[in-house]
Amino acid sequence: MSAIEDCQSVLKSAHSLFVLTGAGISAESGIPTFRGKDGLWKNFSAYDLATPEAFQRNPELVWEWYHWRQSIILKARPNRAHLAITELEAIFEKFLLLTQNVDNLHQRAGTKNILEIHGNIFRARCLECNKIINHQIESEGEIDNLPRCECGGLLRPDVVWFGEPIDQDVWQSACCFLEQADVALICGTSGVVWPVAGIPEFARQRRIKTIEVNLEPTPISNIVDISIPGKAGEVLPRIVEGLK
Ligand code: BJW
Ligand code: ZN
Repeated sequence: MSAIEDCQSVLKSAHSLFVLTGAGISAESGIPTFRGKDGLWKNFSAYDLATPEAFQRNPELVWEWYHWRQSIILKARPNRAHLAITELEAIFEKFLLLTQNVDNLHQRAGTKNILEIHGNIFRARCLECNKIINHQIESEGEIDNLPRCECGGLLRPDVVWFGEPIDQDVWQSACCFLEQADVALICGTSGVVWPVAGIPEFARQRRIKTIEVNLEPTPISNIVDISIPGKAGEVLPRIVEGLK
């Protein structure tokens, strides 16, 4: 039996599906991943751009980087992997997608039950009053004025940077769902960023069937029941096709 057939057989007897995605799921939409040879961290330093200290030191630089990434995302469209996940949501009685991505592409592909663990690039949060607002660029390029809240406070991207705690409500809801899931499908993540990196082991200990789809082997590959090498935009539609 091929790994895809194995995976279909596991999914056919499942009622509750937990899906975890990372940057690799959006790679085929033209959005750069973080690690790997063409990843963002090759040309940009996480320390200079994705920490609270970086924002304190140079908010203009951080905002420019996030606006540049917004401009790439706004030109992109959901790909076949995002659409296949939306189809999975329609097939399973119980379904939850936990995404590390901040790009809204799952929402644009029509998936409904989504938790965002690292925030959303199209939201900003006020450092003074904590208000969260939608925030989308009108044009690219250098910024004249830093984005500000109506209270006058400085706005920051509503994403989770290194060294910052993740939202405990989101984390608890995800773990609660995962605990009672039959299968955990993990796609396009390098599995190195905590606490999300602990999810495969959390699932394995609870005897939840685990499936990984990734272009390359990751630290997760040795933990999961089934590891399928390949592009998410090719593998996921094939899996879904066999479930219809
Ligand atoms: C394809 C493909 C295709 C490509 N098809 N596949 C324990 C041990 C060690 C360290 C820590 C620890 N606990 C906490 C830490 C520190 C830190 C951490 O994990 N560091 C490690 C890197 C060492 N974690 C944190 O700081 C977290 N906070 C925390 O734990 O707080 C604790 C705390 C409690 C109380 C008070 C204070 C603190 C927060 C982590 C936040 C991560 N933020 C970022 C930026 C988000 C905003 C933004 O987008 O700008 O999140 S970093 C970046 O990495 C982003 C991603 O969501 C995240 C994960 O990356 P992802 O999605 O896996 O992407 P890649 O690029 O790594 O991988 C892509 C994969 O796709 C690859 O495998 C490819 O092969 C594959 N692929 N094309 C299929 N077509
Ligand atoms: Zn405010």
